[in-house]
Amino acid sequence: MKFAVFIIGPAGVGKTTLCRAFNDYLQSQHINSNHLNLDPASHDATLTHLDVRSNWDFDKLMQLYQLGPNGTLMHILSEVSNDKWLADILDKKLEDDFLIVDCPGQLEVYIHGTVFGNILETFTGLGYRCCVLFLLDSTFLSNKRKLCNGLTINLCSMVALPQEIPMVTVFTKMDLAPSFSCLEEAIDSTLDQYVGDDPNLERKYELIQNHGGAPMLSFDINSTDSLRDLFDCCKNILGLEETDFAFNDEEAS
Ligand SMILES: Nc1nc2c(ncn2[C@@H]2O[C@H](COP(=O)(O)OP(=O)(O)OP(=O)(O)O)[C@@H](O)[C@H]2O)c(=O)[nH]1
Ligand SMILES: [Mg+2]
Repeated sequence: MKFAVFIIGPAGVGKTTLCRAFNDYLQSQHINSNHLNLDPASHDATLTHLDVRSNWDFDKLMQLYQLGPNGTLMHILSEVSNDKWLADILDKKLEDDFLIVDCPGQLEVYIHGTVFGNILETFTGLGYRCCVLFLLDSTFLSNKRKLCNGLTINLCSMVALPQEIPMVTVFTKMDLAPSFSCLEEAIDSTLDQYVGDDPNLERKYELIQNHGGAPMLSFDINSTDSLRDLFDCCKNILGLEETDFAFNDEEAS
């Protein structure tokens, strides 16, 4: 069985940083894992064969299509979802148990259209069990309006995902947040803030409460416990046992 963990969420919340840290953590546990970049507009200097940029040159294609950056991104991802490149690299990476998939920060990818769902279907069609981590960073805990907005886009993304794909909301950059005993306390404290007479905001929050949301987790990049909790959470939502994947060495530490 192969597993793919898709890391999605708004721009700059720490998707790429978390992908790297999580991939390094899995490898330190002797678990076969790899990092796949699905963000064609990434400016990250490292380019590997598991990188959409090896086949799609964002700047050249923006010129060619005569589109803006967001239109170009959607166009490229639509091509990726229909191209054999993805199936080819997934086939070639069969020795890896885990793929950590770094996704773009433009929310239209997840909320509009079927592009992201089609990409997920390519993975599931090739036998991957998939889950999605939707990242919000700790600045979304800084005030009630921002938290409600974050949870609303989170809910929209969850609704747009194929229903069989589980999703968890992860609050990143917790090293920058004031210390709370747990995430629930931080969320309650933010939601308790008085923001004046704003019926629109109250309605939004009611909508989120009434429709439920994804389970939530906090993540601190500096904490190995946080990485272990993230892995435990993925194992749980993917319904996998230790025996479902092969350690690539002797006993993991
Ligand atoms: N303090 C702190 N900074 C972080 C953390 N994670 C990421 N950052 C910083 O936040 C910035 C954005 O991080 P990225 O990992 O590039 O975020 P991203 O979500 O991949 O960004 P896009 O791909 O542009 O949407 C960088 O300057 C990171 O160094 C964290 O856990 N703590
Ligand atoms: Mg990134």
